[in-house]
Amino acid sequence: MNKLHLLLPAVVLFLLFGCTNTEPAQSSKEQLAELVKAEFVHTWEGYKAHAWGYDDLKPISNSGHTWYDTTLVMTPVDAFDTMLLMGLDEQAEEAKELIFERLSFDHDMMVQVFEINIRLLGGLLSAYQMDGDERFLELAEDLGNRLLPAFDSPTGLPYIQVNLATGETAMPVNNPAEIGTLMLEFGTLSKLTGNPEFYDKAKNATLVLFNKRSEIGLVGTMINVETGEWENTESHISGRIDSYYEYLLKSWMLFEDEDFLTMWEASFPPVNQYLLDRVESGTWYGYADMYTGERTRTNYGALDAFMGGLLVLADSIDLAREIQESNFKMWQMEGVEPEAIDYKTMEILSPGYVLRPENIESAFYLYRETGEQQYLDMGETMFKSLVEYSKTESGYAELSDVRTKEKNDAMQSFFLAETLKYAYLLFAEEDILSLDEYVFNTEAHPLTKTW
Ligand code: DMJ
Repeated sequence: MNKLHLLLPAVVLFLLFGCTNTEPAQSSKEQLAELVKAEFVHTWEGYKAHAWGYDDLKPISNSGHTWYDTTLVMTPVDAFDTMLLMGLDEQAEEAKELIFERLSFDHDMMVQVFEINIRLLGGLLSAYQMDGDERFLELAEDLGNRLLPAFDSPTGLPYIQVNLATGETAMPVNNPAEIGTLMLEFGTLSKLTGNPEFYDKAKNATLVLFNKRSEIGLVGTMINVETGEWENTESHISGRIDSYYEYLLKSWMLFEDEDFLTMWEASFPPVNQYLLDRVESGTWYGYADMYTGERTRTNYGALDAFMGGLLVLADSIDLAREIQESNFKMWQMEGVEPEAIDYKTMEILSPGYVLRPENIESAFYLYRETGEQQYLDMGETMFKSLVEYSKTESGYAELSDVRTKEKNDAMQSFFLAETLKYAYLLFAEEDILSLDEYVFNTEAHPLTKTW
């Protein structure tokens, strides 16, 4: 490991910030963009040194981790387009070589369709669109074909798991997020390969799910793909539902298929009618029963923070501002946001922080929309706390408790795919990526209409 490489970002940070995240956020955008890039390079160096070829880096034990029996080279695929956006050509070449040398989907193992789709299929498709190397598309098509059997249920809704080699499926009790977050990737794959099957199967699943909404227009948390029955009827915008809404709107934006606009327009008003909650501590989205709309919980968390960005795309800017104010309040409770809080009592319900991007992502969208300094400042504060509390010798570590800042030996690939990408794009020049041309999948892989 090159020691100078490790030290440089720390020295620059010290000179710029004088070290703690409680000081006023005042660095220039350009400096901040360079700092984010330096942290990305630091982490990539750690991955190279300790986890080369594995899915993830373990940033405390300095070792590698794979999700399944065999690696799917997740971190390089997830990180590749961030490298291109940051102008890190050398690192992009390294990642590309590793991907083409090691990545194969021909493995007899069960995988989680949603995660493999958003990280790998999404990553390969954006890599193809941005880099142009046909091998990315070949890998994407091979993966898409291996994921397709997931839709072979009596309802057409996908199973949670599929075997990449045999097409065997497992886990029939799925959720709206894992069902409804396939369209951008499967749709793009169809557009790029000319095979409509991917688009049609993912769209059909979205339509079937949409038609299972209650009379008041809400969806629940868990649905059985074999019977079509809801098994958990709590509605919210948190994990297990969140990106279903994101993909309704973004699928309309990317494919201009009116059916998605219709579904979005029917689905989103009920979310604001029944889940949105303005209380003393701020504006939040809570939980409610999907049939009655009655409040069941006043929980909110790091995942829910994506809503600020989605509201910008939905052109609800005032509401986006309100939500982002609450998002940032949640971040400031302990200097890093916890996974979940009760927004009525402002009590922490789940104290971990797994390097999630959503809060910074929403600050990015709001800054692009309004140009206001306050969103840059929020981003700066959040980025500085990450450096202060999560940085390790080889990368960045999750926090098992934001109160104690105790670290956990794990770094999900979305830290490089999303968290640092959105931080970089927040501070970098706008022309690096125009939101008029690109739609991000939920793992921050930019997709564009090249068809
Ligand atoms: C990512 O994999 C995606 O952003 C997903 O939509 C939610 N979970 C993580 C990040 O928090």
